[in-house]
Amino acid sequence: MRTRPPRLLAAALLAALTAATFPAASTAEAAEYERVLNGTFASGSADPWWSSAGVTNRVTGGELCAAVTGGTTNPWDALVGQNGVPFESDQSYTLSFDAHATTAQTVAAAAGESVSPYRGIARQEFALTTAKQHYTFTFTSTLDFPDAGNGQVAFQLGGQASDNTICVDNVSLIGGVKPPGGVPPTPTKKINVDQVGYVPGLPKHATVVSTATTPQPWTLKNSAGTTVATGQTTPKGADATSGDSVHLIDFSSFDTAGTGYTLVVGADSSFPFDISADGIKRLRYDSLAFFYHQRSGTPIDAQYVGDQYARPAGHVNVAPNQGDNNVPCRADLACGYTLDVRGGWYDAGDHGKYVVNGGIAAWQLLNSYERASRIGDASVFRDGTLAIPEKTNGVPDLLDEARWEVDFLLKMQAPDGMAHHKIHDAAWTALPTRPELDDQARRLSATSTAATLNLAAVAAQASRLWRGIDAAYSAKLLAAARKAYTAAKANPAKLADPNDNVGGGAYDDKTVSDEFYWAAAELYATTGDNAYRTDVTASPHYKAASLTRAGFYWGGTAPMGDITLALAPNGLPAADVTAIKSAFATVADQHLSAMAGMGYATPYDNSVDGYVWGSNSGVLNNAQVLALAHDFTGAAKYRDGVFEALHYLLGRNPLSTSYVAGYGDQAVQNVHHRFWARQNDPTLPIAPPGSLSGGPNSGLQDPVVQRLLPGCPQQKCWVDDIGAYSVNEVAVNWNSALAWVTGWAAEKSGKPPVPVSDCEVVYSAGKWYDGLSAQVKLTNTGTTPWTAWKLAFALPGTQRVTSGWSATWSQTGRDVTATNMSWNGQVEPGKSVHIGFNGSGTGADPTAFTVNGKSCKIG
Ligand code: 9MR
Ligand code: 9MR
Repeated sequence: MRTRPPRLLAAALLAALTAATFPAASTAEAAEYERVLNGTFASGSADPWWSSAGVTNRVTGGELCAAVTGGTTNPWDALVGQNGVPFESDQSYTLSFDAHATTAQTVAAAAGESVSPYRGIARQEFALTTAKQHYTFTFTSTLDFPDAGNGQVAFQLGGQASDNTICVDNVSLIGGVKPPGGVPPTPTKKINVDQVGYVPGLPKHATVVSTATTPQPWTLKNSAGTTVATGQTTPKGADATSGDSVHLIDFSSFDTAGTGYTLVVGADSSFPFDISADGIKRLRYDSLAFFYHQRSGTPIDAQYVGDQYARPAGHVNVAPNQGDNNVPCRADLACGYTLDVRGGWYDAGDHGKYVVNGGIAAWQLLNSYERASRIGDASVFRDGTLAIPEKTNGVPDLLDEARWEVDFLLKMQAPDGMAHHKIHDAAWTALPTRPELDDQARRLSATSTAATLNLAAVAAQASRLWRGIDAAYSAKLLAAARKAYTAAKANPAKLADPNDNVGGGAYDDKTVSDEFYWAAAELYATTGDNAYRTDVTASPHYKAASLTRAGFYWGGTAPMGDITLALAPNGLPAADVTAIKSAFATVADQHLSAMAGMGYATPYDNSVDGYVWGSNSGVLNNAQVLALAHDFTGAAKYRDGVFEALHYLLGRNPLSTSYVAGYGDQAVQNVHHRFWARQNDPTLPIAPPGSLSGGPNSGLQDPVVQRLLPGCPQQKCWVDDIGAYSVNEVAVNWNSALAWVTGWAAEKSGKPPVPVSDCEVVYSAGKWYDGLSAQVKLTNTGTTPWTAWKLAFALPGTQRVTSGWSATWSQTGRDVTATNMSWNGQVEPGKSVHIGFNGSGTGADPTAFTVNGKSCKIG
């Protein structure tokens, strides 16, 4: 924390004295630090004012009116208060407010401690009348809670026989000398780097905080402290988004792999970092592990996550849980049925499950798989790649994890085909609350058009991917998708209630034409039906018309339809598909040119709304746009833009912070989560490695950041505090973006060193709707002849070998072997054999081959 300048101390003491003598003139010299939040109730919300049992807070006519139930004994038996109010010992404070009561009553205003032993600072009684009056009360603090800690102000409204209503407004507490926030409490470095690593062969940039106007010398040191490279910074000047004056370092030309490098400028050095692809390759899987942790309705088993993250199943009707086996609709809906909505992922730090957000998260994981299987390498997601219970079921683990959510989405479909918008607690629970200890009633909100189209889109996409894996499931998904789409067309404007935000988030969305486009695109890509094609091509969103630097998110889904139409083969005119692909390059170019002007380059457009809630997911979704631009064009600049985005998230930012838990020397820990809540309970864990914090939010939408960070530069509006839910929550749709981008980046980070191999395989298959004919060329690339050989590989889909030639073929499950015939067992170095087979079924080509137990290069 910054130490207080002496001049301010003098001014504050003077102000305290003046306040005592001439109350009306006290405003002239004092540092007028307002210590309560939302004292005017201007937004219509009472937050963060709370009330005790028997008191109901309501904001009406711009004031807070508390309906107090009579029959209490003591004044403090009925309370309205605010916590986290900073008090400094020996400092003067003036509490003032307007108040009136339906029936005249004496109430008290009190300052003190919000937790045991509940020490008091000051208390004063006021006789309220039916007429609004202004009251003030000045006191000196005897306690010290300099930051948003355990200080509290409360109105004591009890001790009355009868019910009464007491209204307050313009509540203000002025005092103290310590500036509220101003300097973010996150310790920062002058030299900001990706604390995880820079991939060999790719550009390497860092940012230096400096007001110098001339280039400064930098050195790169290895882990032994030896200088391995030197250069000059490029001055860039003031950067408004970060509030820093910056220089840039480009050390791309140094490319020796290693760990523990640091950059040094003058007396300052960076956090250590690697030149290596290992970090990004681990993060590809840790970002996916997040989803198993978030599973509802199943025990989280120590054998997959370790002891500290293991927990019993949440929300399976084991007391004190009340759900989710038979969840009714909210009382005001009277839907007349209950649903079994066990399973799915918890959305975030809360225990809600929301179709629109769970849907886009599942879609993004599935899209990562679909993209890899068409233009990348889907074998990295094969069975056994994740630590999950399904890791030996023969199905790629990424699909297993996504299915946990897709199955839940199907359960949210009402009998009429519409999908319920969400299911969550009737009231917000405290932090921490372990999932299995949540005692709130669970309720279904109304069905909505947005949720229904989300279900249609994801179920159609999933149907396509499971076609060769589980045909019955694929058919069930497609039926649900068609039914949902039909229901949405019959109810095209059933919007979610924006005020339905008690116990769960609203996730309301006023525009659903984008969801219509996305759902039609998925259904068309899966079925080829003309009716869906017509809806796609007639949509105002067609051909990436809505793809901009704003990207996509849970409320803006049209670009997800574009991505599918660009990736999955379909019957649209080739020119239209080309137009979609080039829109990705156009928007990617806009990102790159904006990034060239930034101190901390990141694909994020803050020109309209600043940095918003979940900004880190915006960075990543835009990185996905850059990645696809690279896929569609091959241009290296787009790939480099993706890595720049990752560098920003992993520490090259003005808070010198890695927003991914477990990655980097200064990484987020205290995310807003009801189980990963060590900040509130030392027996609970911190966020597991690979969890992404929401990131800077210049809207400052929670009390912790409102107190700590007023006036923050946009990229610094963040703090690693469990209470700061508008900047530091985790969420499934944010981690799905991290998984997509790190999966892509890992793929672009070079192959792992190829084990010594003396074989190369070229596999090519002609396919038709239910069969294939495959040619395989085996080459001895070693230096010694083969006298016998056995080729082994796995067929990913439903393919079965029906007959083969030039080898003895056999198949067990997906595993196929081909053994030499007597006449072709001898293969000299540099020579090849040609073999092949005919088969039934469908699926992707095999991606890994061994000969005589050694893996082969793929030719
Ligand atoms: O914990 C809640 C978090 O998951 C939500 O994202 C956030 C906004 O909807 O709300 C949090 O809950 C807070 C509520 O909004 C206001 N009262 C305090 C709650 C817990 O911090
Ligand atoms: O991600 C959501 C963000 O776009 C909204 O601005 C914010 C407030 O409505 O809500 C976010 O979603 C939260 C949801 O409402 C409740 N679960 C936690 C989500 C992440 O904070």
